[in-house]
Parts: sequence; structure tokens; C-alpha cells
Amino acid sequence: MSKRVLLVTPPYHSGVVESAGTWLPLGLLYVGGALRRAGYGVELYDAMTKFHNLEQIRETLRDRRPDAVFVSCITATVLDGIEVCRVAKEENPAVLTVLGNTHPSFMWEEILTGSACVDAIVRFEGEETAVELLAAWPKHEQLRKVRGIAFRRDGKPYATPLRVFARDLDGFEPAWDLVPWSEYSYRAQPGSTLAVVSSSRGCRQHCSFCSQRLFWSESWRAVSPECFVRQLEGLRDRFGVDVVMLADEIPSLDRARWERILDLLTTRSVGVNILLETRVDDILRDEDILPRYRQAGIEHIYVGVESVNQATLDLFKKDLKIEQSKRAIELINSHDIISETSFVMGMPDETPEEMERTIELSKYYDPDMAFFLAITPWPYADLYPNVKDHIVTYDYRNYNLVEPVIKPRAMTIDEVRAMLFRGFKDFYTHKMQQMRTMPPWKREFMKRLMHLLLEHSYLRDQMKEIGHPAISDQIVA
Ligand code: B12
Repeated sequence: MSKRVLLVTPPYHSGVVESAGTWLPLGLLYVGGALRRAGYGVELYDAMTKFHNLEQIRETLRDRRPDAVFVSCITATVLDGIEVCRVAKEENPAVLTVLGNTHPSFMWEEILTGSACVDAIVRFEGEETAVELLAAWPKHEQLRKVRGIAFRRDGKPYATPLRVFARDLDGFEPAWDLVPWSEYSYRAQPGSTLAVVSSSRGCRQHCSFCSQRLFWSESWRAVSPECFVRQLEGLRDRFGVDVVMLADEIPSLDRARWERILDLLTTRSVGVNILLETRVDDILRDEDILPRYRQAGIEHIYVGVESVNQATLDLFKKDLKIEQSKRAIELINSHDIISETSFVMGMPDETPEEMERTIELSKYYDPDMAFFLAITPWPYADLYPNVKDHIVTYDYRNYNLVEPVIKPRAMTIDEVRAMLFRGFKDFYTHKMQQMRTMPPWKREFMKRLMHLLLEHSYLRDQMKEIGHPAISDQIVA
């Protein structure tokens, strides 16, 4: 009988992005699709979305009795991912436990040294590697021939040479039918069915605080426009999906391809709302075709501004000027699309005055939504050596862009936390004054979204802590 694999998300919550909706684990679904095509039995268990705790996870594992448990972990979720493996081994010592995604890809040695409950790690792109790993396990001689994995050999962590990324992304298809669709919704659009989809993989930008350029080895590959748009139509027709978040780092990198996608979405009246992230310089480049973005269904664009201090931008290697970011946000706003950006604060040399300036300038930039995030030192990112002496906690659960992990020379951690919160409070108080002048659909959207953030996100508690529940009351009023 072929092996049965359970795909699991770690039971982790940091309450930022998750507050706006429930998001399916696309990476695991891609791996699931490849495993199934290779003949394995596959089930999905999204413990994170179900808000299950470890005891519920234990019961589920007892019930489903998989031969292998595959867990997806970023840095913030890795400790909980390892806990899932521990419980799986307690329930069945013979189960194969495998981790994949960013953190294990880079930190395989640390994990295999410290966590006996993890058997193997799939490094970087997962589809082909996962299939070969399952076929080879547990024969060490065969495992050594599988590219892109790490496991313990003679009791010591051992990694095989890396795999070349697949050339044809059209050949990969997520196991969409494993998804319990009624569980995935975008709360800002009540009654919606939400999917996360991918039209390209990789990043060529050099942002030193981010993991994604390194994860994809500076490459960028794309699904063909026809295949991507067919996928959206399939999700709409088979599962009633009416809103999608693009998981791409930069979907618009290749302008000709991007225009073709916009054309197909429009001429075929796909009718699915699209949320995406892109680069400031792509928005500036596309000024002449921004009306086509809107016609194609794009209703929300996140651009990474990160800092308003040019020196910090240079350290982050963001390669864009403050005025360009301001202009990109203006363009998004003027095309009736929701604009969102984030401001990263808490670098070692940052002062309270600079943070205040960032908060003031966030209003000058004027996105519809702003996030004030704590700089987080992924231990494998280029920025790490510049900030490592200022780290105050090595508990990866705090590495979530919410909790400050770096202490600036001139501030305490509590002061940083308070300043991040001040950013939210000042920005959204200011935003509320503007809401009256927004087009009606945007105003309604903003009301719902701000209410959600303040009711469901980590901000609500902080509001109470400092005795300022007024913002959410004003929004719903
Ligand atoms: C969608 C998304 C989410 C969804 C996650 C849904 C889910 N359950 O997976 C939501 C919105 C909930 C989310 C939340 C957060 N996210 Co997020 N998210 C993304 C995003 C935009 C896309 C990820 C994706 O689907 N990629 C497409 C798939 C195809 O690629 P992939 O995931 O890498 O999967 C491939 C391989 O990694 C591998 N693989 C992956 N998992 C596994 C598992 C196994 C067993 C195997 C064999 C292989 C394998 O195979 C896959 C196919 O090749 C990325 C940014 C980006 N552009 O990638 C950020 C990103 C992953 N998120 C990030 C962060 C920080 C967070 C939050 C902590 C932010 C916050 N404070 O809210 C939270 C954590 C919440 C949580 N509980 O997990 C960071 C992680 C940084 C890091 N290196 O640790 C990223 C990279 C954003 C960034 N640029 O900083 N996120």
C-alpha cells in the first residue's frame, strides 16, 4: 500500500495578516499535488486555521494515522512545527516527520541537531524533492542521491547538494480538491471564498532584511499567463472562489507577461478580486496601464516602503527613493485601488525622534492602510550580521514582525513596542478623518477592515492596555 501523508500547518498565531481572513497553505498544497501525482495518499490538516491546540492535533493524528507528517514552517512558526513532529512521534514512533519552507531550508543543521523528532528537511522548492524523499526513505544510500534534503546520517546533520529549480512551473498544480473551501474567507468581503495562488516564484531585489531573494537564489520564474488565468477560472467554477491573494514576491516583474495576464483577466471576464504585493518601481513603470489593473479585478496592492529614512533604505538595500514611494501610493489611490504599505522600525541606531518622523511621514505617504512592523532578524538574511549584537530574544516565536526583537541603543524594548503602537494609533486616527472623502466602496471596505484589525488583531489588546478603545468605536459608529 502506498504511504499516506498528512500535510500540517503549525498551530501558531501572531494576529496580523491572519486577522483579515483565513489563508490556505499554498506551499503544502503544491507539495500535496506532486505527491498525489506520484501515487501517494495525501490529506490536508490546517491546524493553524482551525485554531487547534497540540492536544487537538494529537487527537487528529491518532485518528488519521498517517505514515508521514509534512509540516511547513517559517521562522516564527518553526518551534510549533517541531512540536507537531514531537506529538506525531509520541503517537507513532515509526511516522516520518518532514519540515519544509524558509526556516528549515536555511537552518536545517540547527533543527536536526536540536530536535530528534524531526527526521528530514526538504530544502527550498518542494515538489520534486518531496516525491524523491518519500521514495528513498529510510534507505540512507538512496537518500544521499536525493538533491535538496537534509537528514541525520550516522547521528549527524547531513545535507545533500541542492536541486536546480524546476524549469516549467505550468507543470505543477496544487491539490485544490483537498481544501475545505468553506473555511477560507476574506473577512473584508463578507461571504467570500478566498484562495492564495501563485503566478511566479522568486525575487531579484536585494532587500537585506528579507529571506525571499535568498530562498529562490535570485531567480525568477513564471507560470504562463494562459495557465495562470485558467487556474483562476477553475477555482471560480469548481469551488466558488471570488477573491485571491497572489503569493508572488513580484508578479509584475516581466511587463509583457503581466500585460497579457491583465488582458486575459479582462477579456475573459474572470471576475475574481485580486490582492497582491508588488514593487514601487513596477507601479511607476505601469502608470499608463493602471486603469487596466482595476479592470482586471485588482483591488488591493501592497508596496513595500519599509522606511522613510533614506539612510535606512540604503542599509536595507531597497534601491528606491522616498519620493518614488510617495508617487506610487498616489497612483494606486487615484486608480481606486486600496493601497497598503508597511514601515519597519527599530534598527539599532534608530532614535525615538526618527520613529516619530516615520509616523508623521506615513501620513504624508498616505496609503489607505499602513503597518508599523518591528525589524526582525531572520538568522539567514543578509542584514543579520549588522543587527545580531542587538538581539534581545532568541525565541523564534517572537520573530513575527510584531514583537520587537532588536533593542536600539537609545531605546528600551518597551519604548519600541509603544512607538510601533503609536504608529498605528496616529495613522488610523488620521485616516479616519479622510474616510468621508473616499469613494463609497472604499469607505465601506476601510470601515470593515479597520474594524477587523482592531477587533481580531493583536492591536485590540494593546488598545485596552493603554486605555484607548476609541478608534474601533468610531469606525463602527
Ligand atoms: C501567503 C503568506 C502568508 C499566509 C500563510 C498561509 C499559510 N498557512 O501558509 C498568511 C497571510 C496567514 C501569512 C501569515 C504570516 N506570514 Co506570511 N507570507 C505569505 C506569502 C505572501 C506567500 C507564501 C506562499 O504561499 N508562497 C508560495 C508557495 C508556492 O511557496 P512556498 O510557501 O515557499 O512553498 C514552497 C517551498 O517553500 C516548499 N515548502 C513549503 N512548505 C513545505 C513543507 C514541506 C513539508 C515540504 C516538503 C516543502 C515545503 O514547497 C513549496 C513549493 O515549492 C509570503 C511571501 C512570499 N511572497 O513568499 C509571506 C511570508 C512567508 N510570511 C512571512 C511572515 C513573517 C508572516 C507572519 C509572521 C506575519 C505576521 N506577523 O502576520 C504571519 C505568520 C502567521 C502564521 N500563523 O503562519 C514571511 C516569512 C519570513 C521568514 N523567512 O520567516 C514571508 C516570507 C513574507 C516576507 N517577505 O517576509 N503569510
